[in-house]
Amino acid sequence: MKKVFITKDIPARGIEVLEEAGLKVIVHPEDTTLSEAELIDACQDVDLLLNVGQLPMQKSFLEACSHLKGIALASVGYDHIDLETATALGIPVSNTPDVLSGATADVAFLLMLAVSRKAFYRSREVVNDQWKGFGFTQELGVELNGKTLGILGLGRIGVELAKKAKGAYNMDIIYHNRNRNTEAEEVLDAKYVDFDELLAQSDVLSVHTNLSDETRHKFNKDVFEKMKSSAIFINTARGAIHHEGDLTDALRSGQIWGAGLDVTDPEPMSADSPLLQMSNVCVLPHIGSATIETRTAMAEMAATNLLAALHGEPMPQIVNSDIYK
Ligand code: 8YV
Repeated sequence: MKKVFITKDIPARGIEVLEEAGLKVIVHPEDTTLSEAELIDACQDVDLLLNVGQLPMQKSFLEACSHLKGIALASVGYDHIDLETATALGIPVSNTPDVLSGATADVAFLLMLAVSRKAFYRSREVVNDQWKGFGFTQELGVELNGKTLGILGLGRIGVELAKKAKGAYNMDIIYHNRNRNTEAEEVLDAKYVDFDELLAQSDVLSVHTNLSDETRHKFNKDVFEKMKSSAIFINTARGAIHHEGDLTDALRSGQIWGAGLDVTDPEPMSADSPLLQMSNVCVLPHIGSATIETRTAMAEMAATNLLAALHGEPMPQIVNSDIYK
């Protein structure tokens, strides 16, 4: 009987797909993060791996588990796996694009709105019995109507966010990409700008790029200095894309107005981070795709990809497609 190891619990539908195909499914029993040694040990006697979250899979892991017939990621990001080594070892890797675009864009929109009105901070005041009554000029927020939303990485998630922002607040959309997105320009009247223009013109700047050597700490002191002092920075992509210390300094000095983070580096964020005490900062625990509908669809997609790999067929959402050349 073929076996699959799953690193964290997933919605039942994903397990059903695998069991209905006759596989034995082994799910890591605790909601804890496995060490590399534990993951290697767990994968020794299985044929397939479903990696939930950002559990690192580097060269040492892949070489110790080169027998795996396939690895499915329950994420759209794949910065946590050494794809070059996986390909060299003949291990196909899949991810879960598209199905999570709407849910993740919802969180970017939620953060944009919550930060603009200091909603989470004000709510904490009530919860902690710190709000002592109405004040006409208490912690005033800012409005989004007609403002400019800048998107770094106008891909699937960025487009979904732009649609919501335009529909709800008639925001102007500008973006910077490696490549033009002419369809989005037509549908959303989005305008392509260079990176410095994106920084200078955005009232809200939302990051929707993958984490790479090029984007790691891309948002640093020098970049924040080029943004509007009224700007709100949003990151639902990967925490390492912004430099947390520089972001803290930029907010403290008023270089930018606010920040909304669904991702941090590290995760969880240190409980004593000054960001958590700021009224114009909202931090969420990486909930971008965390809805019943989306996580179920991701689990089913990952399972379907593993079955394809097991049967020697191309994974529908293959990431390292060179493996099939
Ligand atoms: C995942 C994410 O849901 O898709 C990604 O890259 O970061 C999240 O949306 C999370 O990593 C759980 O796998």
